[in-house]
Amino acid sequence: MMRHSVDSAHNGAEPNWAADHQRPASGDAGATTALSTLSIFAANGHARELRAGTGVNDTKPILDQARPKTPRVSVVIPTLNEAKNLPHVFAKLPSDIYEIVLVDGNSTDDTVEVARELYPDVRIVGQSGRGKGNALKAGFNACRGDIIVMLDADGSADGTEIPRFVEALLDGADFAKGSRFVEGGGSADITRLRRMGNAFLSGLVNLLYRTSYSDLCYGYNAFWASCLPVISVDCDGFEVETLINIRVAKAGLVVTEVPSFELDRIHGESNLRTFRDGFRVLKTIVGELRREPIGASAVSATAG
Ligand SMILES: Nc1nc2c(ncn2[C@@H]2O[C@H](COP(=O)(O)OP(=O)(O)O)[C@@H](O)[C@H]2O)c(=O)[nH]1
Ligand SMILES: [Mg+2]
Repeated sequence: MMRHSVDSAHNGAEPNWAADHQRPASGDAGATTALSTLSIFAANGHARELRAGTGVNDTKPILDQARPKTPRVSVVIPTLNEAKNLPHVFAKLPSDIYEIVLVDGNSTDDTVEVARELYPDVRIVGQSGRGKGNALKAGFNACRGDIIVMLDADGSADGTEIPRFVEALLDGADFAKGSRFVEGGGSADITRLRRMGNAFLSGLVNLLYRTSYSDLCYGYNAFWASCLPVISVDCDGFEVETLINIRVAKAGLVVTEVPSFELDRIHGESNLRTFRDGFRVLKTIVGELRREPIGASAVSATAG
């Protein structure tokens, strides 16, 4: 039985993302047309392409059984000593999200208290081990929404971009993958070394898994909760985004890259260690080659 079956029963009070978040075109690129097109070659070798902005999909999303037009959006925020950053992060979240699930890694500052003060309905979840992957696993399991957004708590992820991700999913994507390296995206946070490492690792994944990702190691993504059996996080650290990106590609899900601008971490320092975590990413890339893909059929069989 799938935990996160899609529930189309909504009352009128719930958010209508499609209507409420249609942004006026800025320049010549409105929120929808700014979505880039990404082809993912499924395990069977056929290209799955979503033409965002045209409303025309060449292939139907595989998991689109009864997806609600007014989805409940869960935002999962992993935190490790982010008390000073949370006010900035929460201030940018849309007011009509369904829930915030904050996964705290035993912060020694008052992260949890600050979160409760800022947003009394916040759901605080603990994690069984250590690391961002371990935290996201716990957060995903706790989500009750139709769509799950993963968002960092250091001020680098701009919550006002959430509607873009939701629109990509409503337009037919299974997985909306943030990218700093497509037109309309960027980063004020990434170092030169990390940019080079990310480019190398992205290229390696594209080669081995026949994907066309422009940004492998980026923490801002969104997906239909019904994709969770495919994603099935079982890693602990910063390799988690790589693991997810590979698994959705291997399952042949429709992935749309969404341009995103990564802001600078506001307070504190990154927990990522470039070489240690780069090596973990590399190990994940190789390790996933041997893993049987969990296909969409497994998801269909358990959904609903
Ligand atoms: N719960 C939890 N969150 C973590 C852990 N490590 C990092 N995070 C959070 O994951 C997000 C990204 O981490 P960050 O240190 O900014 O790494 P970077 O963005 O890759 O440089 C931030 O919101 C962190 O607070 C952890 O072990 N547990
Ligand atoms: Mg960060």
